Amino acid sequence: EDFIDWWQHAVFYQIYPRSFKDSNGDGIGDLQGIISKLPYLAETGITATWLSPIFQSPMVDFGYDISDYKAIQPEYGSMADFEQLVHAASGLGIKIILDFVPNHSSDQHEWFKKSAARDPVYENFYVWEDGKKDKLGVRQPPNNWQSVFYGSAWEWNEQRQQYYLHQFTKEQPDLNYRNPAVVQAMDDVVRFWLDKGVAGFRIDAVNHLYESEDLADEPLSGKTADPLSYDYTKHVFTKDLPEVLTMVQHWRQLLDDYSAKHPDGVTRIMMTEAYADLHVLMDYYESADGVRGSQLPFNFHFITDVNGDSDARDFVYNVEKWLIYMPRGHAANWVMGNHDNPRVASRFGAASVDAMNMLLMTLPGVAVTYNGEELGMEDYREIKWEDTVDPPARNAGKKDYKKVSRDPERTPFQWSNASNAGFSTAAKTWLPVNPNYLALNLAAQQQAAKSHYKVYKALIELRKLPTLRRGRFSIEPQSRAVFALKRTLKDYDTLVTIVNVSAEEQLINLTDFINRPQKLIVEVAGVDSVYTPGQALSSSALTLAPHEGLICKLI
Ligand code: TEU
Ligand code: CA
Repeated sequence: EDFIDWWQHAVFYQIYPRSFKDSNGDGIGDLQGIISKLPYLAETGITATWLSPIFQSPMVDFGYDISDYKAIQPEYGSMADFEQLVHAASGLGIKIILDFVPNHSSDQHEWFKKSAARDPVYENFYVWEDGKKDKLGVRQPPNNWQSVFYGSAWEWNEQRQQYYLHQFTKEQPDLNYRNPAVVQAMDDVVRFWLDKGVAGFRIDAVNHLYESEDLADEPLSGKTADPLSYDYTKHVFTKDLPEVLTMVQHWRQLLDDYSAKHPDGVTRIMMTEAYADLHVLMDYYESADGVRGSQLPFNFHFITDVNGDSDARDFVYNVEKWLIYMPRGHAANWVMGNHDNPRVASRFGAASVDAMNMLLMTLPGVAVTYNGEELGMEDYREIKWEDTVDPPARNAGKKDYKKVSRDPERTPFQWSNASNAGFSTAAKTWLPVNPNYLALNLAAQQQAAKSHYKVYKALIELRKLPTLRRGRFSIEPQSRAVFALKRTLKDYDTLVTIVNVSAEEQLINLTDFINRPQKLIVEVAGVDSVYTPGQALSSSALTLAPHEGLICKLI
């Protein structure tokens, strides 16, 4: 019997709304655009999607700076549009997860304006501190804390005559979670959207929620000589404080209580975004004393710990370490990309797109796909300084912006070879469309006999097999170049995924790994593969092309 809850084996598809589909020709993606593409998601086999922020925002950080947590950004649509989205998605069996951004609001939020004015209700909603005077009597920030996006994490506020903390841009003041009124206000936001019918939240930058109260200087890292760079210091007083775990557990309780009371019986879930040590993430799943937190603490190891230079052992090690440390009774998750990091084609090389999707989709647990990865969309690295809008890139300046810009992975979705890749009818889109859209687009991949999209769709279909839903799992390097993973389930076919991460052709013998000499029947092959589904191969002498991935069943 299959005891898997809706989220435990889902593919979560991340939509970056600004770049997904523009319905009204202003060059900016919107909710009606998403609604118009729901049939595409359903046809692809997607059952859950998480949306980057759609709330009212001055858009300094493209929605991660929220000025009203309970309102829809007008350029994205109205509350009625949102309700229509949830309804239409639900009709197609798709759950909607929203981005919850608790660490900071916009400086245009009423709360911040009132806090700056020392309105007694909001006075302690943010992290305010007096400055220090240096030897010359010049005002200086309270300590050396750095913003993730460059420069001091402290900004002087004239009105209040104090500094406020901002771990991201200065337009994103950090909320003060040591104030119970803030916790309450945010619980209220969570309930508001739950009442609108969302299935849960992706919680943004959660490990930044608390900072130590004694304001000690961060120790220097020795990594860079630039004192304004985030890498200049370690972040022991501003990240991963033990209080974070308590808040994660608090939100889990809120979601569990809500789910328990709701007649539909659907589990509301959270997925937490933290680039943190393995131990920290495992505690989010469940603390040592057995308190449950995040169902899906994002596993970013395929983004942060492997790349195009990694060998087979690096992949195996990264997969194993998550599964070894994960407490029993939880679902693993694997994030292959997001709007903050270069795309798969740019991290691993365009030739690896199918192999990485095969890996993602045959591992046990939840797969997370960033929109466009089903086509193998590529970063657009040639965005000019004049067209650059990402705040850390603007902060880095004209000489260095390309090193940190997140714009390349956020360009509009490439639907077709129509103008603006079918994303928008506007004369100018908010970010330029990657000119490779003429060849690389969904319509072309739907028409082609073989394409990344067709491979991706086949993988989602394959995931319905009981073996992939709940089969046992093992993974081993076959050499430095090739690793293989195996899924087995009593009374069902065994499935094997084999990946050549090297740039050379490899000949391998899989008989040890699968226990006896057996025939392999190809289930899914990549776009450039010489193999075709249904073809029988010998397990003792298997040739893999450079960067080839292959999924076979054993008979
Ligand atoms: O990203 C969080 C983020 O940038 C940090 O976790 C950072 O990577 C890390 O601390 C560096 O060590 C989220 C969003 O995904 C991103 O788009 C936003 O810009 C950011 O939060 C601010 O809301
Ligand atoms: Ca629009």
